[in-house]
Amino acid sequence: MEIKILKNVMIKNDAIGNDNRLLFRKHNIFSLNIMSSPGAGKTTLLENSLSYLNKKYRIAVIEGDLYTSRDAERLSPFDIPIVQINTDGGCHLDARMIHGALQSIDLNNLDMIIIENVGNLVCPASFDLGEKIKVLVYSITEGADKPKKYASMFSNVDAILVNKIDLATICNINLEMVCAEIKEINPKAELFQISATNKNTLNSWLSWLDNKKAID
Ligand SMILES: Nc1nc2c(ncn2[C@@H]2O[C@H](COP(=O)(O)OP(=O)(O)OP(=O)(O)O)[C@@H](O)[C@H]2O)c(=O)[nH]1
Ligand SMILES: [Mg+2]
Repeated sequence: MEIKILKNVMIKNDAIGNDNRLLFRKHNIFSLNIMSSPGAGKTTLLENSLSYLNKKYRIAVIEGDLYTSRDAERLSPFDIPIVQINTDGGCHLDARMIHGALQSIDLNNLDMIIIENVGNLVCPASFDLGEKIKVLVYSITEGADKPKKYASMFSNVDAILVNKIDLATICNINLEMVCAEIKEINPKAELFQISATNKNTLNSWLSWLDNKKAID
């Protein structure tokens, strides 16, 4: 009985995800869904990517958090449309929440929508939001064992940003070995080694995003 309920939820989510996808396509909006465990660096990545992206594209951000609008407030200096979704304890964003958020954004004047998902390395991987690109921020401070332990998330994304590499030595992380293991799990994902706090490490990631946007 419970399995049936879960199935229905996923079917409904996928249907609304498809509606979102059609909406993005209709308005020629490139969309990405950024996922990670709590504190891996999603908002920091946005803070330091938006200064570049905001000059090139008309952007809106949808922020997902259980509680508070702290992440939205951090991005407020960019003067772009930001919608904060509070899941009130829910551990992921779903397509219906995104559909609701899209109603409050003027889609006619946008090139890109960036979704920061709720910090969680498990559930967000299962919920199609209708996005074009799925991005995972993986902080090496979480431990080198995490890619294989959380393989469903690592295998289901288009790009993986290995973050906080400035802390690799202090955390006793062999970056080469970690990246090789991630490649084993997901050979197709584009892999970037970054420090989200350091803009100079973000160039390859931003160029990749430019290319994806150009061919969308
Ligand atoms: N040393 C270092 N710290 C970083 C880096 N990226 C992020 N941080 C720090 O990590 C902490 C969490 O970063 P956030 O950007 O808030 O992480 P988040 O993924 O948005 O967190 P949630 O939205 O709560 O899931 C902050 O104190 C950041 O300054 C990095 O590359 N190096
Ligand atoms: Mg955040």
